[in-house]
Amino acid sequence: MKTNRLSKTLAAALNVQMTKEAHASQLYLSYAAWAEQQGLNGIADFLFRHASEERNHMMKILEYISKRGAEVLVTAIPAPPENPASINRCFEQIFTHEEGNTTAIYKLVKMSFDEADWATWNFMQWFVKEQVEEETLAMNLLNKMKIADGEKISGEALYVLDRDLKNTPDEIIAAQDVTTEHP
Ligand code: OFO
Repeated sequence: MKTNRLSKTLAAALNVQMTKEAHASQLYLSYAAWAEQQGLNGIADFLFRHASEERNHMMKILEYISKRGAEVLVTAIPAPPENPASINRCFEQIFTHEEGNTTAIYKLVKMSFDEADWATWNFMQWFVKEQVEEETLAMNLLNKMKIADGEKISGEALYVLDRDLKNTPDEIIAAQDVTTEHP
Protein backbone atom coordinates (compact mmCIF):
# COMPACT_ATOMS: atom_id res chain seq x y z
CA MET A 1 0.00 0.00 0.00
CA LYS A 2 1.36 3.39 -0.98
CA THR A 3 1.69 5.71 2.02
CA ASN A 4 3.78 8.47 0.47
CA ARG A 5 1.71 11.67 0.70
CA LEU A 6 4.09 13.81 -1.38
CA SER A 7 4.32 13.80 -5.16
CA LYS A 8 7.70 12.94 -6.66
CA THR A 9 8.10 16.51 -7.88
CA LEU A 10 7.32 18.09 -4.53
CA ALA A 11 9.45 15.61 -2.61
CA ALA A 12 12.39 16.41 -4.89
CA ALA A 13 11.84 20.16 -4.59
CA LEU A 14 11.55 19.97 -0.79
CA ASN A 15 14.77 17.97 -0.63
CA VAL A 16 16.49 20.66 -2.70
CA GLN A 17 15.16 23.35 -0.37
CA MET A 18 16.37 21.36 2.63
CA THR A 19 19.91 21.49 1.21
CA LYS A 20 19.50 25.19 0.43
CA GLU A 21 18.77 25.82 4.12
CA ALA A 22 21.86 23.80 5.06
CA HIS A 23 23.84 25.93 2.62
CA ALA A 24 22.42 29.09 4.21
CA SER A 25 23.63 27.82 7.57
CA GLN A 26 27.13 27.29 6.14
CA LEU A 27 27.06 30.78 4.63
CA TYR A 28 26.22 32.43 7.97
CA LEU A 29 28.74 30.19 9.70
CA SER A 30 31.55 31.20 7.36
CA TYR A 31 30.68 34.91 7.59
CA ALA A 32 30.55 34.60 11.38
CA ALA A 33 34.00 33.02 11.51
CA TRP A 34 35.27 35.76 9.17
CA ALA A 35 33.78 38.51 11.36
CA GLU A 36 35.33 36.96 14.44
CA GLN A 37 38.71 37.06 12.75
CA GLN A 38 38.24 40.79 12.17
CA GLY A 39 37.74 41.21 15.92
CA LEU A 40 34.02 41.89 15.42
CA ASN A 41 32.80 39.51 18.08
CA GLY A 42 29.33 41.03 18.40
CA ILE A 43 28.60 40.69 14.69
CA ALA A 44 30.12 37.20 14.74
CA ASP A 45 27.88 36.22 17.63
CA PHE A 46 24.82 37.45 15.77
CA LEU A 47 25.81 35.50 12.64
CA PHE A 48 26.63 32.32 14.58
CA ARG A 49 23.15 32.43 16.11
CA HIS A 50 21.66 32.91 12.68
CA ALA A 51 23.58 29.93 11.33
CA SER A 52 21.79 27.79 13.94
CA GLU A 53 18.47 29.23 12.89
CA GLU A 54 19.11 28.19 9.29
CA ARG A 55 19.96 24.70 10.47
CA ASN A 56 16.62 24.61 12.23
CA HIS A 57 14.94 25.50 8.94
CA MET A 58 16.73 22.57 7.35
CA MET A 59 15.51 20.25 10.11
CA LYS A 60 11.98 21.53 9.80
CA ILE A 61 11.88 20.53 6.13
CA LEU A 62 13.60 17.20 6.80
CA GLU A 63 10.98 16.32 9.40
CA TYR A 64 8.15 17.33 7.10
CA ILE A 65 9.38 15.20 4.17
CA SER A 66 9.77 12.25 6.50
CA LYS A 67 6.41 12.77 8.18
CA ARG A 68 4.68 12.76 4.79
CA GLY A 69 6.21 9.39 3.98
CA ALA A 70 8.68 10.51 1.31
CA GLU A 71 12.39 9.83 1.13
CA VAL A 72 14.76 12.31 2.74
CA LEU A 73 17.89 12.84 0.62
CA VAL A 74 20.79 14.20 2.60
CA THR A 75 23.33 15.33 0.03
CA ALA A 76 26.57 17.33 -0.12
CA ILE A 77 26.18 20.98 0.84
CA PRO A 78 27.64 23.44 -1.70
CA ALA A 79 30.55 25.46 -0.30
CA PRO A 80 29.73 28.89 1.09
CA PRO A 81 30.78 31.92 -0.96
CA GLU A 82 34.15 33.57 -0.46
CA ASN A 83 34.65 35.84 2.51
CA PRO A 84 33.22 39.32 1.97
CA ALA A 85 35.58 42.23 1.32
CA SER A 86 34.05 44.40 4.04
CA ILE A 87 31.31 44.39 6.63
CA ASN A 88 29.17 46.44 4.25
CA ARG A 89 29.59 43.76 1.56
CA CYS A 90 28.86 41.08 4.14
CA PHE A 91 25.45 42.62 4.91
CA GLU A 92 24.75 43.22 1.20
CA GLN A 93 25.50 39.59 0.41
CA ILE A 94 23.25 38.44 3.24
CA PHE A 95 20.39 40.49 1.82
CA THR A 96 20.96 39.11 -1.70
CA HIS A 97 21.06 35.61 -0.28
CA GLU A 98 17.76 36.08 1.57
CA GLU A 99 16.11 37.53 -1.54
CA GLY A 100 17.17 34.42 -3.46
CA ASN A 101 15.85 32.16 -0.75
CA THR A 102 12.50 33.93 -0.81
CA THR A 103 12.27 33.25 -4.55
CA ALA A 104 12.96 29.55 -3.90
CA ILE A 105 10.29 29.43 -1.17
CA TYR A 106 7.72 31.13 -3.42
CA LYS A 107 8.42 28.53 -6.10
CA LEU A 108 7.56 25.78 -3.63
CA VAL A 109 4.39 27.58 -2.60
CA LYS A 110 3.38 27.84 -6.25
CA MET A 111 4.18 24.18 -6.89
CA SER A 112 2.09 23.01 -3.95
CA PHE A 113 -0.72 25.31 -5.04
CA ASP A 114 -0.63 23.93 -8.59
CA GLU A 115 -0.77 20.37 -7.23
CA ALA A 116 -3.50 21.28 -4.74
CA ASP A 117 -1.29 19.78 -2.03
CA TRP A 118 -2.78 21.92 0.71
CA ALA A 119 -0.75 20.29 3.48
CA THR A 120 2.50 21.36 1.81
CA TRP A 121 1.02 24.73 0.89
CA ASN A 122 0.11 25.23 4.53
CA PHE A 123 3.53 24.02 5.72
CA MET A 124 5.24 26.48 3.38
CA GLN A 125 3.35 29.44 4.82
CA TRP A 126 5.61 29.30 7.88
CA PHE A 127 8.57 29.85 5.55
CA VAL A 128 6.84 32.69 3.72
CA LYS A 129 6.41 34.49 7.03
CA GLU A 130 9.94 33.63 8.11
CA GLN A 131 11.36 35.13 4.92
CA VAL A 132 9.60 38.43 5.67
CA GLU A 133 11.43 38.43 9.01
CA GLU A 134 14.74 37.47 7.47
CA GLU A 135 14.53 40.14 4.79
CA THR A 136 13.54 42.73 7.38
CA LEU A 137 16.52 41.73 9.48
CA ALA A 138 18.88 42.01 6.51
CA MET A 139 17.36 45.36 5.47
CA ASN A 140 17.81 46.66 9.02
CA LEU A 141 21.48 45.74 8.89
CA LEU A 142 21.88 47.56 5.58
CA ASN A 143 20.02 50.61 6.90
CA LYS A 144 22.35 50.76 9.88
CA MET A 145 25.32 50.59 7.53
CA LYS A 146 23.88 53.40 5.40
CA ILE A 147 23.57 55.61 8.48
CA ALA A 148 27.17 54.74 9.35
CA ASP A 149 28.37 55.71 5.84
CA GLY A 150 28.58 52.26 4.26
CA GLU A 151 32.06 51.36 3.08
CA LYS A 152 33.43 54.48 4.77
CA ILE A 153 32.23 53.42 8.24
CA SER A 154 34.47 54.86 10.97
CA GLY A 155 36.17 52.66 13.54
CA GLU A 156 34.02 54.22 16.22
CA ALA A 157 30.74 53.50 14.40
CA LEU A 158 31.86 49.94 13.72
CA TYR A 159 32.65 49.51 17.40
CA VAL A 160 29.14 50.64 18.37
CA LEU A 161 27.48 48.48 15.68
CA ASP A 162 29.44 45.45 16.81
CA ARG A 163 28.53 46.06 20.44
CA ASP A 164 24.83 46.55 19.61
CA LEU A 165 24.54 43.48 17.41
CA LYS A 166 25.79 41.27 20.21
CA ASN A 167 22.51 41.84 22.02
CA THR A 168 20.21 42.18 19.01
CA PRO A 169 17.72 39.35 18.73
CA ASP A 170 18.18 37.50 15.44
CA GLU A 171 14.45 37.25 15.00
CA ILE A 172 12.12 40.07 14.15
CA ILE A 173 8.67 39.66 15.63
CA ALA A 174 5.99 40.22 13.01
CA ALA A 175 3.55 42.98 13.93
CA GLN A 176 0.63 40.54 14.07
CA ASP A 177 2.46 38.41 16.65
CA VAL A 178 3.28 41.20 19.06
CA THR A 179 1.59 40.89 22.43
CA THR A 180 1.98 42.85 25.64
CA GLU A 181 4.07 40.04 27.17
CA HIS A 182 6.08 39.55 23.97
CA PRO A 183 6.49 43.07 22.59
FE1 OFO B 1 16.15 29.89 6.04
O1 OFO B 1 15.89 31.66 5.98
FE2 OFO B 1 17.47 32.60 5.61
O2 OFO B 1 18.08 31.72 4.21
